[in-house]
Amino acid sequence: MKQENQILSQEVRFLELPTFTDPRGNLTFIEGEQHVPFPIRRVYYLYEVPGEAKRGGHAHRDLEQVVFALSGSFRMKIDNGHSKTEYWLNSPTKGLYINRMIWREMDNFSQGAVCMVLASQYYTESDYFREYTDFIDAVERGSK
Ligand code: T46
Repeated sequence: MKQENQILSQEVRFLELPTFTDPRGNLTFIEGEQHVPFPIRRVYYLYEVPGEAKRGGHAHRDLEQVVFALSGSFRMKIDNGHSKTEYWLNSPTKGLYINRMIWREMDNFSQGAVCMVLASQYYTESDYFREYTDFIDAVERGSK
């Protein structure tokens, strides 16, 4: 289990962004390939998410992403097919990097939460595993 957790921490980890704070407030910035480990091809955001909603529930064959709570908070449940963990996102300066072949589920969105995602690829439905059993089969075969 310890070894699995070490592998998972390579696949999913928090990235801290540079932030300038002065009496006018805070400024945080992100540069592709500098502060996130890929060129940014796509940005999308989730907002007005009902508190009882569950999002995600899939894995990606090739996509890498960094997920931020720009406002409010939510929970990200992570599963690499061998072990599971969870993270709370609640800071606009700390993004959760999620590598390819990681099952993710999001819930417990606070009122007014805004989730912004930086993605390494354009949207492609064929990149998704939407069935957990297909994901587990691929992990066990070492394929994607
Ligand atoms: C992820 C979590 C954090 C598009 O047309 N373009 C896009 O860039 C995206 C992200 C989605 N869509 C369409 C596909 C679906 O018909 O928007 C609809 C809702 O997408 P989905 O059900 O996949 O949304 P979430 O919130 O469950 O998952 C999304 C991302 O898809 C996923 O990559 O990791 O946010």
